[in-house]
Amino acid sequence: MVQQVASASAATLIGEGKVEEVGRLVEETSATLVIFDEELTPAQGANLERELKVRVMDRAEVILDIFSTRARSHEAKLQVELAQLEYMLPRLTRMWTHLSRIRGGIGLRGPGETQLETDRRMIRKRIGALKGKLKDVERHRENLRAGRDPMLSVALVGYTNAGKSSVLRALSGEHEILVEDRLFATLDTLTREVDLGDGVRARVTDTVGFIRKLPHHLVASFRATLEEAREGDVLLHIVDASHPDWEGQMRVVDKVLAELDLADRPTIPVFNKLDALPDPAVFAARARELYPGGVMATTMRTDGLNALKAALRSRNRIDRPTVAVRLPLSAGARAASLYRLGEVVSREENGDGYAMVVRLDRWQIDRLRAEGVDVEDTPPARQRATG
Ligand SMILES: Nc1nc2c(ncn2[C@@H]2O[C@H](COP(=O)(O)OP(=O)(O)OP(=O)(O)O)[C@@H](O)[C@H]2O)c(=O)[nH]1
Ligand SMILES: [Mg+2]
Repeated sequence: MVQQVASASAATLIGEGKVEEVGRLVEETSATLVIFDEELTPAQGANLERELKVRVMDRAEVILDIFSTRARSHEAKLQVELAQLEYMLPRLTRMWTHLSRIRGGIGLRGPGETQLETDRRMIRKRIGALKGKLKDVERHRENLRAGRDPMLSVALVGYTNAGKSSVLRALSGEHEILVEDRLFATLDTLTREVDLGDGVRARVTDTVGFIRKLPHHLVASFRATLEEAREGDVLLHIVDASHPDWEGQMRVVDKVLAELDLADRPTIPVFNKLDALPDPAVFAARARELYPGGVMATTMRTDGLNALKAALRSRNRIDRPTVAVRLPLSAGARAASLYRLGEVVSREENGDGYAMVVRLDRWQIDRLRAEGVDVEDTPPARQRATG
């Protein structure tokens, strides 16, 4: 059932008449559960259950339930439990009523006040403990990140089921990466180093997908996981091009990215599942008009990600300026090492030493400068000529 309301009722979300209508439908169909595609306040949930006399779930609770069945790793389990407890705490009276119904015999009265207070205290304590554990996980992640070699880092973001894990699987060639036709198949962050061709490597991170009206408890408890996406130099926004509402899904993802302070991060829209479209060319023309930097992709063909790899390689080039390096003759080993670190564009030797033009990662340029090497930016015109 759908109702357009100018302003939601504080007591029941939908209007009084509509509640009665739902009540009649519940009776006619002997339904045992009513689900709202919105988040209900604790009071709204309690009122609706009293009036409808059946269990009422809201969108947040359904999503939390799905998350809890998907959680595999220790971290994901902690995050889901935290979100569930935070959700439960203000709704405890109602939850207790369900429990006593399931157990039977106790009737509809629910537990006494003292029991409720004890439970609230226990839940608050558990919430505190979970937050502490998640802080530890976060610190551990930070340490791991600090120890990694610097290289182009790419984070996959997008609506759930868009094909993020499939893209990582195709790029890395790892077939064990879990891909499933269901919502929130991935809850854990997974990072792989992949080969983009032409000797360019990148670190690619897959993580939990987004969804419309994502419960805020979940966003909050998945911060540590999403922190990993924050590390990306580039975000790949994976879009399911075969979904009728792909544009709406893109807006949802953009909104969540803004909430995570990632709106300004360089982002490449990747229109995936092109194979599933009746006319990929028509779609591509339309999508490129709206998103000039957009890349077309399919993970169903081995060459389906070539355009994406090329886009990432050229992104890597932008991030790797060419510089002029001058070295004394005594620094032959250093000169040789530049062939390993970057692309040597030219090299001249004269009486004083070596004059080289090299394309290098910014962090390598910084490191050379820190070590006292004479590194000069080359003028843009020359960069284009040599690039
Ligand atoms: N036709 C088609 N299906 C695809 C393509 N890429 C992925 N899929 C399917 O889309 C479904 C979801 O793929 P996943 O890679 O698990 O999607 P995800 O974005 O990681 O999803 P979550 O982890 O649940 O957020 C799976 O059934 C894939 O087989 C594609 O290029 N074409
Ligand atoms: Mg996934």
